[in-house]
Amino acid sequence: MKIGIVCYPTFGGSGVVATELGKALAKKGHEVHFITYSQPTRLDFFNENLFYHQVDVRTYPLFQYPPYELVLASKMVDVVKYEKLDILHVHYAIPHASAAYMAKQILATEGIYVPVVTTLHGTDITLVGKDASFAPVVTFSINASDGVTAVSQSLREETYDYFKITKDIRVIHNFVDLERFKRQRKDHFKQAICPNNECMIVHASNFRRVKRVEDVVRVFEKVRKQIPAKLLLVGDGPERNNIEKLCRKLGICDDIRFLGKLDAIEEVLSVADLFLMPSEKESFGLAVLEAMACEVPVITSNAGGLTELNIDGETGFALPVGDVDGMTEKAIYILSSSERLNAFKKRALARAQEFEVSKIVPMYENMYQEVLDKFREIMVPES
Ligand code: GMT
Repeated sequence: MKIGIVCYPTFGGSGVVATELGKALAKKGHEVHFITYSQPTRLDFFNENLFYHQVDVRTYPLFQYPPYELVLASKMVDVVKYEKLDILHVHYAIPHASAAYMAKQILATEGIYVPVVTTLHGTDITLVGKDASFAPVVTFSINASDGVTAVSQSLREETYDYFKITKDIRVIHNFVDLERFKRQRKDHFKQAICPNNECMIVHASNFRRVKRVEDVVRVFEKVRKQIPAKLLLVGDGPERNNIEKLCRKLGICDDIRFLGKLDAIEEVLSVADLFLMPSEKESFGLAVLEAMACEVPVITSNAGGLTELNIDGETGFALPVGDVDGMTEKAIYILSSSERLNAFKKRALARAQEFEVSKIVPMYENMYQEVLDKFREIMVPES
């Protein structure tokens, strides 16, 4: 198949899933064309089936806001036409699904028919999408898609609850490449950060408010009173300054390291004992899955789709949003016995194996095929 993938090319989960999906499809022999405003962060790999098309937004004095969506739609028209794409897969409803709708209409006027699959990732529904200024466009572009997927059952339900959706939404969970995300021997790194064999606790996110990184710091502060520990914070974002201020106020800066937007996060996860993700909203939690793949037990909130991944009491614990005391208690429970910690590690890995890339990618391929078959039936009725 010739597949066009449109996504946010950044470190965010939706861009990572879209890029890893494209890479996996290319390895399976599909021709994959990425259409984004910059090179996707994880598109760091050469394959003869992978192509990249940059959406180049120029601004003019007239535009207070450059119309990215229109440039994107024009680019999609161009790529579909000249690369003869079979299907467009857009990740994140706004503005990708609506731009794809426009591209599809333009192409139809030229007798070119291309179906659109939209994948909902989370904040496009749970935060941004619900904003009244976007809601009609989100509803319309989901309903106008030829196939719709959501990354968790929870996100599927929330989409139906909030918007008037007439389309079937199929759940296809996030996935992980176990070749890359596996526990590696990184003793020197562990020794450097934890010279006295302290426990290593990790959090990774884009430091948006929705991630509740403050809760991570508060849990850590309480845990370290009972168990010697260090905290590694991976990522960056708008809450970074507030988090730093909190660390200073609590007087625990010496035990916390901010690692920034680290590419090789699997190296950090390889020496971690516990991963914290106390999010307010989390449609799936790709970072949690990547931690589990590296044999790291997880303590998460029970928001969104996190409990579809993290099995309470088995792979870690899932507690109500904001329950800092509960999370602390469970962290100490896991970390205070090495036998128990190892049992949690094993179960975390076993659970992550259920989301292996080779198990999930065929679900997207099946979806594409079904959408194409149905679309061709409608577009070319048998005589
Ligand atoms: O987590 C983020 O803030 C980034 C966000 C995004 O839109 O890129 O991630 C969302 O999509 C990921 C991939 O499907 C999911 O694993 C994340 O749970 C989801 N984030 C939220 O729902 C907050």
